[in-house]
Amino acid sequence: MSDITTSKPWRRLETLAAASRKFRTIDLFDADPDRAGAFSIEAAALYLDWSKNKISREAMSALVDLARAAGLEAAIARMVSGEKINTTENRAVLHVALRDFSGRSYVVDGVDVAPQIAAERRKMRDFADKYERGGLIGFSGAPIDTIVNIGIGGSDLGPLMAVEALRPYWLGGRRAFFVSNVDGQHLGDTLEALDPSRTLFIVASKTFTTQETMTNAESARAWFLGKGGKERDIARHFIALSTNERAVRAFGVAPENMFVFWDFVGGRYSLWSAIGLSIALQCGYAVFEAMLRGACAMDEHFRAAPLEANMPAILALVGVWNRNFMGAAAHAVLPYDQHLHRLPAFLQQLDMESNGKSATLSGARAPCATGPVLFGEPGTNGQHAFYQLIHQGTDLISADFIAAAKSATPLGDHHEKLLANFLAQPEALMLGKDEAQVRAALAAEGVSADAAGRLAPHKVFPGDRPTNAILFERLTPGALGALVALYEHKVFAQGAIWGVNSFDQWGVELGKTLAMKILPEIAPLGQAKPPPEGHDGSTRRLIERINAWRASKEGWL
Ligand code: G6Q
Repeated sequence: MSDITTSKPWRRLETLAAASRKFRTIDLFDADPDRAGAFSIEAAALYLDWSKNKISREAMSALVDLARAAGLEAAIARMVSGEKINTTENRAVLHVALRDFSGRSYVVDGVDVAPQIAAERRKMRDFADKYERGGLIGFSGAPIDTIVNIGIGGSDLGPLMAVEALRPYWLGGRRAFFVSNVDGQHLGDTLEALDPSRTLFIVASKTFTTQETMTNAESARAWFLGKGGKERDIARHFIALSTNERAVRAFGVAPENMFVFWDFVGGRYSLWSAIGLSIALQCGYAVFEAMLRGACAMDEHFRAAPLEANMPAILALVGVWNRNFMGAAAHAVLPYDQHLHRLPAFLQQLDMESNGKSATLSGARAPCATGPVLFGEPGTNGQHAFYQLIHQGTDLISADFIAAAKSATPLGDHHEKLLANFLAQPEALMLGKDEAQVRAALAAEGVSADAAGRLAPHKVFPGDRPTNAILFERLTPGALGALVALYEHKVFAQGAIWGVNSFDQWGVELGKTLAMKILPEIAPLGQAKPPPEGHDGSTRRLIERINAWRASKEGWL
């Protein structure tokens, strides 16, 4: 693809962005009584309102032209056709196939993979049904009722986020834990609460070589064997989710206890595959499938809807406008839903690992800013923490506000209060409060003109801070699936516009390699180590300091 910044729509957007300095977002509402209707859309049971962004109708249509100029429609077709669009890894990208129940074929290397996907889903269903019935029996003869998913990154964040989001659907008497960090405290703290005879360890790793996961899996096995489990019991207490059968076997998991997925499923897009088994176990298979079907509804919309009425494409274009034309460096995801408390962490990986790139597909340097910094916390917590910067900081931050109209656990007027905040913050961010309003408010409180003059600059809100609202009736499995698919496709569409490969992650490699080199240089506790060689001066000195402290066996309390 040629440099998108030299395209006609990009130039037009620059002109429109410059012109937008002369008006305020609220002026767009005053001039266009139907703006809220025109800048909102419903699909797959989700409702998106993007009218509080400083985007005119002309800019919106130029953005759609930009998507067309970047070949977004063709890119969508290439992805769903099984083409190897992940060119740096020579892989197809077919997470949509994992949640397609229509009977469509998905051909990779001349083979229709749809039957394999359906077969693996059946295997997951049978296993989850057995777990739900209490049919998985541990070594003491009691049913297994606790699962521990051991995985990291894409093999952790998706299932963890979904299990938390679907808390109202948890099966009674079942518990799910997630261990990811190589910090032994994560595994150690988790194991404290567990009965080995009732615990199933799920080792989730696409490659089955990831340092953190293999270390945690080995330690979990040692713990299990040290707590009464025998070697022969491993088979019923350890299962694997992976693409690497040989490594799974070598670890000691029998092939019948392995759930597979494939190279065309990227790690951060894998919660729909066997990697989602923990969701099916904790909530029941029907809930897992309902989540897949919700995602599928969004996929069908994304494939079929014209770009001007295509929710993921619109969300992507609004993001491009804010990032490339309004100068937003960061994007906040703010779910007003406690059960979505891990959604920002999940989206952080999805977005930043996918589009945090400086090279385009052709290898040239990206001619424009690509993925923003993404962060977030559930509302209303964030309001008492970092919203200050979003309201009054020197950087422009765009934000998505997400909420359900109804709570799964209605309690007094909690949800009404939550929703009032969900609505108030975007309104405040858009409208702001100018100096005249601040002075008038202070005067009404009886503050002298002098004092008001000193205070006013601190109390002014610039406004025009762009936000999207994403609404649904209730956080059902289907709504969750649609929401996650919405973001997946948004990220893909943005990657297509910026011309980057959203499906590789070479940027995670260098640190991993260096860590392997440093590992033998860390002194075992209570032992001395000679000073390390090589490294930069800072790293060398840090290793020496760590090793000096580790040489002493003194207790740490
Ligand atoms: C995701 C990344 C990465 C990956 C983890 C775990 O897209 O590839 O987060 O999921 O590194 O990898 P394994 O599943 O192979 O252990």
